[in-house]
Amino acid sequence: MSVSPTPAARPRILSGIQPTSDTIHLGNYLGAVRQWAALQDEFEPFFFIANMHAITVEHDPKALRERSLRSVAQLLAAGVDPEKSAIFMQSHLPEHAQLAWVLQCLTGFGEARRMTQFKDKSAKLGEGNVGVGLFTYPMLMAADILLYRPAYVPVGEDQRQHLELTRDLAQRFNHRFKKTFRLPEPYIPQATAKIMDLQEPTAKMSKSASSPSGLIDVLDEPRATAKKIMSAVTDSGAEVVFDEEKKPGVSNLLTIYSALSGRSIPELEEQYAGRGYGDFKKDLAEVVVEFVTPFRDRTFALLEDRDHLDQVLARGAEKAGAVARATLRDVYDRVGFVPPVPVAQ
Ligand code: ATP
Ligand code: LTN
Repeated sequence: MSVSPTPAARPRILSGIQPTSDTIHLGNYLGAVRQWAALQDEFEPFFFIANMHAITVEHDPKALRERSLRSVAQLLAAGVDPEKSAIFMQSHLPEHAQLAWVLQCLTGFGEARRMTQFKDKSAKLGEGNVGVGLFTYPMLMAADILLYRPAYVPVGEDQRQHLELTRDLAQRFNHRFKKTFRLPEPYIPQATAKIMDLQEPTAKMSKSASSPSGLIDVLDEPRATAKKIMSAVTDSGAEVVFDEEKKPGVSNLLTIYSALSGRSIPELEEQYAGRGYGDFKKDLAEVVVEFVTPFRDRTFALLEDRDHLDQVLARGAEKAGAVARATLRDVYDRVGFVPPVPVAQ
């Protein structure tokens, strides 16, 4: 007799997104958020808004609050279902900062210095202009993950190094104290692991891109989005062929086209054989507009109902909190912290 697995028997997954922009971009959507929705049935999912990570660089409090809610609305619009997934706000659970402290005490200074995200950002802003929070960012991320003992962490390629540090810290803790953490595996879908900038197709599409014309913001006016596709950088050739080395612009557009239409890259190459870039871009612009238009409408409708968003977060924090508290209790015990007791009556 076959028995369908109970929710608890499904392997757990966890991921987070920073509320550092008014809108997610196509890289965030295809590289991360869309996978989250797709994995919900097969796994036991925990997804959160990394608002504590968002203050590691200078920020505006009002914008952070607004963007945090927008992030929740966008997850829901992307199909992340609060009935299946715990959706929560990082700052609602103090256990994240509490475990981060313990992990910081286990991290070597040189080890933290080698993180490329820290190196890149501090090189860009100047070491005197970055806070210690940016330096300890990866240990907070490790805490986010290890608290939930997930089997997999679905992220884009840029997060691989942080995942490696997370595994190292888990192993170190397990070895030094007692086996407490599960070693999580990154879950990086190869086809959409790195969506590139439309104007600079050798750099990843990013909020901090040098020019906004290379970035498809999902909540932008659909017409503006279509225009960006039409003016995407290609090359001096005329063939719609996937070749990341020689034709990075066209290859990126093919990746986006294939991901949004569900059609394979060879199929698209065949369809556009001998037709040039103009037709190809026009059709892709249509495919992208067909995706962003209802996505925007759903997001803006969800943002009208603040109570619903608050309730989603409250339920998410309840589900996540039970797991996080149990892990932190084990950690505190294993590092030798004396447990608190209530005042005797
Ligand atoms: P950005 O580089 O745009 O500032 P980010 O990596 O700093 O984004 P988040 O917004 O938290 O921060 O990213 C959410 C998720 O989107 C992460 O899993 C990240 O790996 C993924 N992601 C970001 N950019 C891309 C991209 N160009 N292609 C694929 N995945 C991406
Ligand atoms: N650093 C990630 C956001 C993030 C995250 C996490 C992702 C914070 N904590 C835990 C996965 C698991 C980013 O910038 N994309």
